[in-house]
Amino acid sequence: MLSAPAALSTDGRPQRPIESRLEMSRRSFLQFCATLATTLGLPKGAEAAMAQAMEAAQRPSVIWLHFQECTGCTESMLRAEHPTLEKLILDVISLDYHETLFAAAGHQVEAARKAAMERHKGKYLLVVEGAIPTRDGGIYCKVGNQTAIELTRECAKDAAAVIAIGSCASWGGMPATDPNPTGAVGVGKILDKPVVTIPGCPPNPYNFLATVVHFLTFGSLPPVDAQGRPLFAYSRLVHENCERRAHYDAGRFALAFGDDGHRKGYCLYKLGCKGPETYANCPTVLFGDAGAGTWPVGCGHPCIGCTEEGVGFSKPIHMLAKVKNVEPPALYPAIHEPQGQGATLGSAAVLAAVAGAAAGAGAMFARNLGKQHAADTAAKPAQREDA
Ligand code: FSX
Ligand code: SF4
Ligand code: F3S
Repeated sequence: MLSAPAALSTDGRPQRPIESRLEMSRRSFLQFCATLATTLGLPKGAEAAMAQAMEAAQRPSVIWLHFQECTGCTESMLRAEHPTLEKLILDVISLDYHETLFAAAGHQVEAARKAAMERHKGKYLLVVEGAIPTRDGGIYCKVGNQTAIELTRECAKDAAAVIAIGSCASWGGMPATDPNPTGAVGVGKILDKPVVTIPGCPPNPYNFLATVVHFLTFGSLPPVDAQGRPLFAYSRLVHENCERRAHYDAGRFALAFGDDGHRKGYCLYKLGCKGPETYANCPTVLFGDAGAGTWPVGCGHPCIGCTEEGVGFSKPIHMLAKVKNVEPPALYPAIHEPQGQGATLGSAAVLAAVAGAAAGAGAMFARNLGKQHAADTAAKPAQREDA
């Protein structure tokens, strides 16, 4: 059993044990840590290090800027239907500046930002949500009379790391759609330091949380691809883990919304699904903690490629995707395997089971959280009546 050393919050006061702060059982907390460790692809035992880091470490100070966007990133982090996730996020980080969530406004809140940056110089995380307009000196988005360019550069200067959350902040996303009237770009374009990007419109909150917990546990951000996306979340095509993949391989397609194939759950490729050219873990991590099938394709809508620059908000839905990988998923055993070489059917089955467990852990956790939330909700009216 892990022991929780007395930890201090960023304001120097002792913190309550993490289970009571999160109002979840210790079992659920450890299950959550195991899920994050699996999501990150870390070896066995990493969940204990993560649990300890989350309990003992000071929550990193986070400065969260908002520019050209719809606030969907913040909404997806804090969606009201699932208080557990909201609590987890707010317990793992210390949100010292957030334009949407702060009750205060004006000079007061700008002073709070500057004070937090000074107090945590070199240690705070800068999270940027939304694209940055660069045309006409960046005048199309100003906060506290500073342009988005000025604010981002000022806050990034002494940040330990910069995270661009959502597709808008990652490469411009929706605001940068042709003809891009404001010259919107991603954060990396205006900074000369590395930026970790968590694209998606909105992005999956687990990918953000896993990135922050990695930083908290190991003091560094996770390995990324050429676009700055963490490999643990963006190294596989949506198409590789899609539940409709068997229909694709067998040539069974929906040809129109509502047709027989669509109602039977056939592949959405011919309706413009961009899963075959989009890197993201949506089919395995799911959204909304509401149970199975809660991701675009699971709900019957083609993937629009929202995590992929040059696909999402660029390629029209009626265009067919470029199929980047026509092979069956990498972990399928070959049909003909010479004896004594390669994987045996037994070892391939074990490998597939391990990979399946890794991919499925996030989904299982989401489902369990969903159940727990349903139970909590059912219990609430009774509690209110008692009160
Ligand atoms: Fe909205 Fe975020 Fe899309 Fe952009 O998400 S959900 S437009 S990625 O910056 O608020
Ligand atoms: Fe799934 Fe789309 Fe690939 Fe079909 S094309 S298998 S719906 S990701
Ligand atoms: Fe976006 Fe496609 Fe996932 S539209 S949310 S990348 S399934």
